[in-house]
Amino acid sequence: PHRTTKTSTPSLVLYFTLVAACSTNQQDGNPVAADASPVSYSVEVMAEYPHDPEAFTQGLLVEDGFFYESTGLYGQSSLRKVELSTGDVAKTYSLESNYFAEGLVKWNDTLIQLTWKSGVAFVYEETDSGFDRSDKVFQYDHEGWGITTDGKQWILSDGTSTLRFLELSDFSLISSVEVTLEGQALDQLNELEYIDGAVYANVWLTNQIVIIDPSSGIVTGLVTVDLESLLGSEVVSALGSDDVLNGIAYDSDQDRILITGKRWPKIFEVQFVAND
Ligand code: DDQ
Ligand code: CA
Repeated sequence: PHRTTKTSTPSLVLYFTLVAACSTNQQDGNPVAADASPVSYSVEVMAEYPHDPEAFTQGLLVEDGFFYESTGLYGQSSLRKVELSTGDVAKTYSLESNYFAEGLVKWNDTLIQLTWKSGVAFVYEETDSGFDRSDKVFQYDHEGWGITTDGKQWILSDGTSTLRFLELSDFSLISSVEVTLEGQALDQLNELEYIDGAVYANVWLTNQIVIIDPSSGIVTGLVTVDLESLLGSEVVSALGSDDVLNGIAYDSDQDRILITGKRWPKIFEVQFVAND
């Protein structure tokens, strides 16, 4: 009932929904209903690194000791490559002031950057000296918030409860799914990261990251980030109301997760620990 796919029949949809529920939502060995309460997680900080306190983080990914970041706001939007350990900016590309940059994904040496309301995604090649932006763009007819990939398709959020799965080659729609938390549609899905078969999504204006089963849209996990213990109360009280948790990146080589927020002075290497 949640997933809409061009090819699936309703019985297949039901089958996959049940399989997903049984494999991800087990308590005491007994399968529970599809929309049972998600597992709740807390954050354990393993390390912290510098983050530009003026970077309005809208997209984040990590690879080989560097993070790639897309920053938003009109007149301040950029694409950067930053050395994780030092915060040194290795490469940067500033966007024209009529674009508000959003989610970011990397595929081999190609980077794709969404824009909020312009309906275009920019395509860059990383070169020795910087980023080379292609004249070609991908176009879409909805807002652009987050983007990630499972290696087979792009996965996009647009601020609603819908996740879209798009063709890698041309951004055409393959399927979409409605994300639900305890049976209710969950919108404001923002920056995304695909980790081990699940889609992790920041929820805009909250200190929570939801873990979504992409086949059913069901939120199976809920990570609550305690800003005070992460940043300290002084930093937290100096943050503006837009300076929220946003940006999750997975380093598959080192099996580590990074999180940050808009205009946060730090980026954190974390583990998510299930609460009892
Ligand atoms: N979005 O990233 C959630 C899609 C949009 C964030 C918009 C934040 C607005 C900041 C204030 C802008 C003032 C012109
Ligand atoms: Ca990400």
